[in-house]
Parts: sequence; C-alpha cells; structure tokens
Amino acid sequence: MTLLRRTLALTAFALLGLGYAGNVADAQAADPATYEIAANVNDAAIDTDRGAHLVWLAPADRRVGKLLLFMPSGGPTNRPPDWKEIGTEGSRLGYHTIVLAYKNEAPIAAAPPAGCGNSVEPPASPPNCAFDARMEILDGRGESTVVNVDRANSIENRLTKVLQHLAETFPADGWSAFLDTSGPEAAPKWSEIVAGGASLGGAQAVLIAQLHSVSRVAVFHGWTDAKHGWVALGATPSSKYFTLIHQRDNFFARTCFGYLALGLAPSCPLPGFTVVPPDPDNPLLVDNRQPPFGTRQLVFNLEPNPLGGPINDPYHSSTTRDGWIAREADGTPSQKLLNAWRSVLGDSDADQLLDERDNCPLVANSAQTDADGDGEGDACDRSPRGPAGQIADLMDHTLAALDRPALAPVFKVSLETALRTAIARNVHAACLALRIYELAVVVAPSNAFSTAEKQALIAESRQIRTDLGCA
Ligand SMILES: [Ca+2]
Ligand SMILES: [Ca+2]
Ligand SMILES: [Ca+2]
Repeated sequence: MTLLRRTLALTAFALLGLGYAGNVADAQAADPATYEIAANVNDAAIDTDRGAHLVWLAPADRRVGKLLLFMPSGGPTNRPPDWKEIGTEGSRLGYHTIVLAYKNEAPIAAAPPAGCGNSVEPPASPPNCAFDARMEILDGRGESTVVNVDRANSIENRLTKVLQHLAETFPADGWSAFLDTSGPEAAPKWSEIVAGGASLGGAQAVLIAQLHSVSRVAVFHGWTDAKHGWVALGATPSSKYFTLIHQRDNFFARTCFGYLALGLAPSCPLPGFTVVPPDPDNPLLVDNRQPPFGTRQLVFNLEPNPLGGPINDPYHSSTTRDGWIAREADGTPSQKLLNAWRSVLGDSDADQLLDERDNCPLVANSAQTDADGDGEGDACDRSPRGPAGQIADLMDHTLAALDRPALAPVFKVSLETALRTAIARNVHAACLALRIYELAVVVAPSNAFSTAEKQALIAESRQIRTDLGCA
C-alpha cells in the first residue's frame, strides 16, 4: 500500500521534472532555418530573384505531421529571411515549416497596370483584377493582365519542387506526406497543409483555402484587396480560418470585409473596434487578454519595434515581419504577440503544444504532466491522480476516522481490492469492491464512525465510482 502510493508520487514528480525541462524555448532567439533551399531546385525555369526558401524541420518528438506554408507579404524587398521568427515559431510548434520565396514583388496594390490599385473598392478595369492576379501568382496559368507569372514560377510549382527535393533528399523526415502524386503532375497535398502568410501572402492563403480543403488557414496582417469581391468561403470551412491584424494597420477597416466574407466577423466596421483613436485598454485586444482567446479573429495593438526603420506602415509590418514586430527587452518577440501567433497557428492556450497534441488544449501546461496517465493532463484533469490515487486517499480518510482500530482490516480488505483492480483497469471488480466497502461502512457499529463520518466516506466512495464509470 505505502509502496504503491510512493510509486505514484515519484512517477508524478519525475514527469513534472521532464516537463519543465522542455519549456525553455520561449526565451531563445529565432532558430536558424534548418535548410536554405535555392528556389530553382529541381527546376531551372524558376527564377531565383525572390531569394531562397527557408525550411525548418521540427525535432522528431514534436512533429505533428502537418506542413506550415508561410508566404511573405508583397514587395520587391520582402524575402523569406524577414520571416525567421514566425518560421521558428511554426517549427517549435511541431510543424514542418516552409517560408516560401514566390513572385510577390508586384503587389496587388500597385497602380494599374502594375497592380489593381490601392483603393478599398476594386478598379473599374480590368474586371476581376485582384482575383485573376492572385490566381496567376498561385498557378501561373496566364489568368491576369497585371502580373506575369509563368507556370514554373507559380506558388504551386515552387512549393511542389521544394517538397520533392526535401522528400528525395531526406526520405526519413516525412516531407513526402505533403505531396499529392496521384495526378498526372505532382502537387501540394493541401489537406495536410496549414496555408499561412502575411498581407499579400495571407490573402494567397485565403485563395488556396477557397480552392482546396486545407488543414488550417493562418491569415496575418490586413490585405489591400479584401473588399474587391473575390473573398469567399469555398473548399475550406469557416471554422478553419484564423486571423491576426494590428488595429492601426492601414488596411484594418477594409480587411473587415474579408473577415465578413469568411464568417469571421458579424458585420463591418468590426464591432468593438470603432473608437477613434484606438483605445489601448480595449478589453477585446489580445494585448489585454490571456489565451485561450476563444475567437478566430484576433486584433492587437502593440507598439512596433522602432528599430525596424522607416516604412510606410510599421503597424501593418509589425504583425509578423521580423524588423517591426514588438519585442521584449531581451530582443525576443513580445510574449503577447507570440500568444496571438500561437493561437492563430493552432495552439489555443499558447503553451507551445498544438491543440492536437496538448493533453489540456485550453489550459497552459507546457509540462504536460499526467500523473495517472489517462491522457488528460493534471492541469485539466478533475482527478489528476486517477482512481488509484482517489482510493488511496479514501483509505487514509477511513483509517483516520476509525475509532476502533481493531476493525481496520474490514475496510482495508475491500479498499485494497478496489485499488489493485483499479490499477489493473478492471473497472467492474473495482466498482464491486467499493460497493462492498460502502456496505461495510453502513453497517459499522456506531462507536467506529460518527454518522457524519459515515456519510462523508460513502460520498467519497460514490464519487470514485462515478469517476470510474461504474454502472
Ligand atoms: Ca497548447
Ligand atoms: Ca495545454
Ligand atoms: Ca490525467
């Protein structure tokens, strides 16, 4: 008995220690990319002027078997090395992570004929300007008159080629799971991919999710053509969309219409964010809340990093771009911003364990201790020591209340049977032993327990039977 209890306690202690050892990543700087892969790998027709792809491979014990595709914002100088922090965070969460170099140098917002204009409303011509431009950036099939992306340089081909390279070069690392080879030409396996990005790239993720059923959509920053009429739900349901925007992003007001189309906002302007100037104490801001946030559309209002240098809209850039994101005094990304990133990426309680592998998805518990091993972490398990621990407690309470020590074996026999069978997961036998115990308490002489003690012990035993799922 005593030995059993000590074993339980030591196991819990050991798990606690292991868990804490795994929770030091928060204070580290960005991880260097695991691989930097030339954009023209496996295809000489891809031009390299958008830089190389950055790829992070999560440690084997953290991998969740999903790819995070992150597409940078639009602009001639916006290349993957400006998104190392979010790439790092994706990897730390367990995603195979690719920050993709793609044809983002002709932003949709450029004045026609280079783009579709910077207005809230779509340009008079060409019709469907933003949709066609985005389609061409995605698949390179000549849809647009304002951008010029051939098939080789499309997002689809660039992603496919880098995935093929990774799968061929590192066959043991799981990259082939993100390739669909069932058709005449290999393609990304979108069902296993989190489509994510910043601004132009965020809206490319929305387009991908319209066309394909993706694992999740992670849309960061506002985007210029959010009200150009093309944003709609398609293959991916609204429940898989998650977004983050800075309240002072110059696209904030118009992006609401994108959220509206995706079922992320009930109306526009975005309810709760209409006060001018923005109220820093607004309780809806993620800055003023603790995860889990419980909503799929997040707004923040942190000060951008002034060291990023002059840029048209530092608030816009500060949603994910390394030079402008809010940072702690030690230079690491703002914890409040990290909380929001993690929520958007699928870690609702921001403890760096994605919901799907978190034993308490809505309670921060990076240690993941689970003393009774039932798959529910101690932090959210109503009986964290499990039935065995509860029965051990009942034994203690019984012997402490008992005024006639000579009767102890009567109760010990049934409780030890209950304990032994509960540990063996023989629920039926444990339930029976507890009923026998309760009967023994009921018929015990009045000089053994007081009436109140009897009632308390029986109630405790019944609770254990409920937790065991006794019939
Ligand atoms: Ca989590
Ligand atoms: Ca948790
Ligand atoms: Ca548990």
